[in-house]
Amino acid sequence: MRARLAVQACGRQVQLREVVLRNKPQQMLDISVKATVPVLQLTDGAVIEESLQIMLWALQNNDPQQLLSPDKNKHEQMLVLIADNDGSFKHNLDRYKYGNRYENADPLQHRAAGLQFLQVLDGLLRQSAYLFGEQPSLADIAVFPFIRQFAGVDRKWFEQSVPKAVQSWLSKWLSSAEFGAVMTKYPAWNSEDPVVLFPEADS
Ligand SMILES: N[C@@H](CCC(=O)N[C@@H](CS)C(=O)NCC(=O)O)C(=O)O
Repeated sequence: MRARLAVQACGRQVQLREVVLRNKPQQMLDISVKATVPVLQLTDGAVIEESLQIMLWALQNNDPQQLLSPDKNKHEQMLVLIADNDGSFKHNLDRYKYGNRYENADPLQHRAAGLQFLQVLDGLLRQSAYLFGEQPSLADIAVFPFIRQFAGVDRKWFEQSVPKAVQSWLSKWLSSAEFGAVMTKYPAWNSEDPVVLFPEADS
Protein backbone atom coordinates (compact mmCIF):
# COMPACT_ATOMS: atom_id res chain seq x y z
CA MET A 1 0.00 0.00 0.00
CA ARG A 2 2.76 2.45 0.83
CA ALA A 3 4.52 1.79 -2.46
CA ARG A 4 1.25 2.50 -4.23
CA LEU A 5 0.81 5.70 -2.24
CA ALA A 6 4.20 6.97 -3.38
CA VAL A 7 3.73 5.94 -7.00
CA GLN A 8 0.37 7.71 -6.96
CA ALA A 9 1.93 10.81 -5.43
CA CYS A 10 4.73 10.99 -8.00
CA GLY A 11 2.30 11.28 -10.88
CA ARG A 12 3.79 8.45 -12.95
CA GLN A 13 2.05 5.30 -14.00
CA VAL A 14 3.32 1.77 -13.55
CA GLN A 15 1.94 -1.51 -14.81
CA LEU A 16 0.26 -3.23 -11.91
CA ARG A 17 0.25 -6.99 -11.50
CA GLU A 18 -1.66 -8.16 -8.46
CA VAL A 19 0.00 -11.16 -6.84
CA VAL A 20 -1.62 -13.78 -4.64
CA LEU A 21 1.20 -14.78 -2.31
CA ARG A 22 0.28 -18.45 -2.18
CA ASN A 23 0.43 -18.59 -5.97
CA LYS A 24 3.31 -16.35 -7.06
CA PRO A 25 3.64 -16.10 -10.83
CA GLN A 26 6.81 -17.54 -12.37
CA GLN A 27 7.47 -14.12 -13.94
CA MET A 28 7.81 -12.68 -10.43
CA LEU A 29 10.08 -15.49 -9.24
CA ASP A 30 12.24 -15.01 -12.35
CA ILE A 31 13.04 -11.39 -11.46
CA SER A 32 13.11 -11.66 -7.66
CA VAL A 33 14.66 -14.43 -5.61
CA LYS A 34 13.39 -12.58 -2.53
CA ALA A 35 9.86 -12.96 -3.95
CA THR A 36 8.06 -10.53 -1.64
CA VAL A 37 5.57 -7.87 -2.63
CA PRO A 38 5.90 -5.21 -3.68
CA VAL A 39 8.48 -5.67 -6.40
CA LEU A 40 9.03 -3.16 -9.18
CA GLN A 41 10.83 -3.84 -12.45
CA LEU A 42 12.09 -0.79 -14.30
CA THR A 43 12.15 -0.50 -18.06
CA ASP A 44 15.94 -1.06 -18.04
CA GLY A 45 15.38 -4.37 -16.26
CA ALA A 46 16.54 -3.21 -12.82
CA VAL A 47 14.46 -4.65 -10.01
CA ILE A 48 13.53 -2.92 -6.73
CA GLU A 49 12.44 -5.36 -4.06
CA GLU A 50 11.76 -3.19 -1.00
CA SER A 51 8.69 -0.99 -0.59
CA LEU A 52 10.68 1.91 0.87
CA GLN A 53 13.11 1.81 -2.06
CA ILE A 54 10.16 1.87 -4.47
CA MET A 55 8.83 4.93 -2.64
CA LEU A 56 12.18 6.67 -2.90
CA TRP A 57 12.51 5.74 -6.58
CA ALA A 58 9.07 7.20 -7.29
CA LEU A 59 9.54 10.44 -5.36
CA GLN A 60 13.11 11.02 -6.46
CA ASN A 61 11.73 10.96 -10.00
CA ASN A 62 9.02 13.47 -9.26
CA ASP A 63 7.74 14.82 -5.98
CA PRO A 64 5.06 17.45 -6.61
CA GLN A 65 3.87 17.39 -2.98
CA GLN A 66 7.43 17.65 -1.67
CA LEU A 67 7.03 14.53 0.42
CA LEU A 68 10.81 14.11 0.53
CA SER A 69 11.37 17.63 1.81
CA PRO A 70 9.55 18.02 5.09
CA ASP A 71 9.73 21.17 7.18
CA LYS A 72 12.99 22.38 8.62
CA ASN A 73 15.32 20.03 6.78
CA LYS A 74 14.10 17.04 8.72
CA HIS A 75 14.92 14.58 5.95
CA GLU A 76 17.38 12.57 8.05
CA GLN A 77 15.05 12.43 11.07
CA MET A 78 12.32 11.22 8.77
CA LEU A 79 14.47 8.35 7.49
CA VAL A 80 15.42 7.39 11.06
CA LEU A 81 11.75 7.25 12.07
CA ILE A 82 10.92 5.10 9.04
CA ALA A 83 13.81 2.77 9.93
CA ASP A 84 12.42 2.43 13.47
CA ASN A 85 9.01 1.66 11.99
CA ASP A 86 10.35 -0.91 9.54
CA GLY A 87 12.63 -2.42 12.18
CA SER A 88 11.52 -2.71 15.77
CA PHE A 89 7.91 -1.56 15.33
CA LYS A 90 7.29 -4.03 12.49
CA HIS A 91 8.94 -6.75 14.59
CA ASN A 92 6.56 -6.00 17.48
CA LEU A 93 3.55 -5.64 15.18
CA ASP A 94 4.11 -9.08 13.64
CA ARG A 95 4.41 -10.71 17.07
CA TYR A 96 1.36 -8.88 18.40
CA LYS A 97 -0.74 -9.59 15.33
CA TYR A 98 0.41 -13.13 14.59
CA GLY A 99 1.52 -14.25 18.08
CA ASN A 100 0.75 -17.88 17.28
CA ARG A 101 3.25 -17.91 14.40
CA TYR A 102 6.17 -17.03 16.67
CA GLU A 103 7.33 -19.46 19.30
CA ASN A 104 7.83 -17.85 22.71
CA ALA A 105 6.35 -14.52 21.60
CA ASP A 106 4.08 -12.85 24.11
CA PRO A 107 1.69 -10.74 22.01
CA LEU A 108 0.88 -8.38 24.87
CA GLN A 109 4.53 -7.71 25.56
CA HIS A 110 4.97 -6.84 21.87
CA ARG A 111 1.88 -4.67 21.98
CA ALA A 112 3.38 -2.74 24.90
CA ALA A 113 6.67 -2.38 23.01
CA GLY A 114 4.77 -1.18 19.93
CA LEU A 115 2.94 1.38 22.03
CA GLN A 116 6.27 3.03 22.80
CA PHE A 117 6.69 3.78 19.10
CA LEU A 118 3.19 5.27 19.03
CA GLN A 119 4.24 7.52 21.88
CA VAL A 120 7.12 8.75 19.75
CA LEU A 121 4.60 9.51 16.99
CA ASP A 122 2.43 11.28 19.55
CA GLY A 123 5.36 13.53 20.49
CA LEU A 124 5.69 14.56 16.85
CA LEU A 125 1.96 14.94 16.23
CA ARG A 126 1.54 17.21 19.22
CA GLN A 127 3.85 19.64 17.45
CA SER A 128 2.31 19.55 13.98
CA ALA A 129 -0.57 18.10 11.98
CA TYR A 130 1.70 15.58 10.25
CA LEU A 131 4.79 13.80 11.52
CA PHE A 132 7.29 16.31 10.22
CA GLY A 133 5.32 19.46 9.72
CA GLU A 134 2.06 20.93 8.56
CA GLN A 135 2.15 19.00 5.30
CA PRO A 136 2.40 15.26 4.73
CA SER A 137 5.84 13.76 4.18
CA LEU A 138 7.29 10.44 3.13
CA ALA A 139 7.24 9.43 6.82
CA ASP A 140 3.47 9.75 7.08
CA ILE A 141 2.73 7.58 4.08
CA ALA A 142 5.48 5.09 4.96
CA VAL A 143 4.30 4.60 8.55
CA PHE A 144 0.50 4.90 8.70
CA PRO A 145 -0.29 1.61 6.89
CA PHE A 146 1.54 -0.21 9.71
CA ILE A 147 -0.28 1.73 12.42
CA ARG A 148 -3.51 0.76 10.68
CA GLN A 149 -2.56 -2.89 11.08
CA PHE A 150 -1.64 -2.34 14.72
CA ALA A 151 -5.02 -0.66 15.32
CA GLY A 152 -6.88 -3.50 13.64
CA VAL A 153 -5.68 -6.22 16.02
CA ASP A 154 -7.78 -4.96 18.96
CA ARG A 155 -9.62 -1.82 18.03
CA LYS A 156 -11.12 -1.31 21.47
CA TRP A 157 -7.73 -1.45 23.19
CA PHE A 158 -6.31 0.89 20.53
CA GLU A 159 -9.04 3.45 21.13
CA GLN A 160 -8.55 3.30 24.88
CA SER A 161 -4.77 3.18 25.06
CA VAL A 162 -3.26 5.01 22.11
CA PRO A 163 -2.70 8.77 22.31
CA LYS A 164 -5.53 10.72 20.71
CA ALA A 165 -3.23 12.65 18.40
CA VAL A 166 -2.10 9.38 16.84
CA GLN A 167 -5.69 8.15 16.50
CA SER A 168 -6.79 11.37 14.79
CA TRP A 169 -3.80 11.30 12.44
CA LEU A 170 -4.54 7.68 11.53
CA SER A 171 -8.24 8.42 10.97
CA LYS A 172 -7.36 11.33 8.72
CA TRP A 173 -5.22 9.06 6.55
CA LEU A 174 -7.73 6.24 6.46
CA SER A 175 -10.45 8.58 5.24
CA SER A 176 -8.19 10.34 2.74
CA ALA A 177 -8.80 10.20 -1.00
CA GLU A 178 -5.20 9.02 -1.44
CA PHE A 179 -5.73 5.98 0.73
CA GLY A 180 -9.13 5.21 -0.80
CA ALA A 181 -7.55 5.19 -4.23
CA VAL A 182 -4.80 2.71 -3.34
CA MET A 183 -7.20 0.33 -1.61
CA THR A 184 -8.83 -0.61 -4.92
CA LYS A 185 -8.87 -4.39 -5.20
CA TYR A 186 -7.46 -5.95 -8.35
CA PRO A 187 -7.90 -9.49 -9.60
CA ALA A 188 -4.78 -11.68 -9.55
CA TRP A 189 -2.60 -11.03 -12.58
CA ASN A 190 -2.62 -13.48 -15.41
CA SER A 191 -0.22 -13.24 -18.36
CA GLU A 192 -3.11 -13.15 -20.84
CA ASP A 193 -4.78 -10.18 -19.15
CA PRO A 194 -4.68 -6.72 -20.69
CA VAL A 195 -2.18 -4.34 -19.09
CA VAL A 196 -3.46 -2.65 -15.91
CA LEU A 197 -2.06 0.81 -15.31
CA PHE A 198 -1.75 2.27 -11.83
CA PRO A 199 -2.91 4.86 -11.07
CA GLU A 200 -5.60 4.79 -13.73
CA ALA A 201 -5.29 7.64 -16.21
CA ASP A 202 -8.04 9.84 -14.74
CA SER A 203 -7.23 9.42 -11.02
N1 LIG B 1 10.50 -5.11 3.90
C1 LIG B 1 9.75 -5.61 2.77
C2 LIG B 1 8.72 -6.59 3.26
C3 LIG B 1 8.00 -7.24 2.12
C4 LIG B 1 7.15 -8.40 2.58
O1 LIG B 1 7.57 -9.18 3.45
N2 LIG B 1 5.98 -8.54 2.01
C5 LIG B 1 5.13 -9.65 2.35
C6 LIG B 1 3.69 -9.30 2.18
S1 LIG B 1 3.23 -7.91 3.12
C7 LIG B 1 5.45 -10.79 1.40
O2 LIG B 1 5.53 -10.58 0.21
N3 LIG B 1 5.71 -11.98 1.92
C8 LIG B 1 6.12 -13.08 1.09
C9 LIG B 1 5.31 -14.29 1.28
O3 LIG B 1 4.41 -14.29 2.12
O4 LIG B 1 5.56 -15.27 0.56
C10 LIG B 1 9.11 -4.45 2.02
O5 LIG B 1 8.71 -3.49 2.68
O6 LIG B 1 9.03 -4.50 0.80
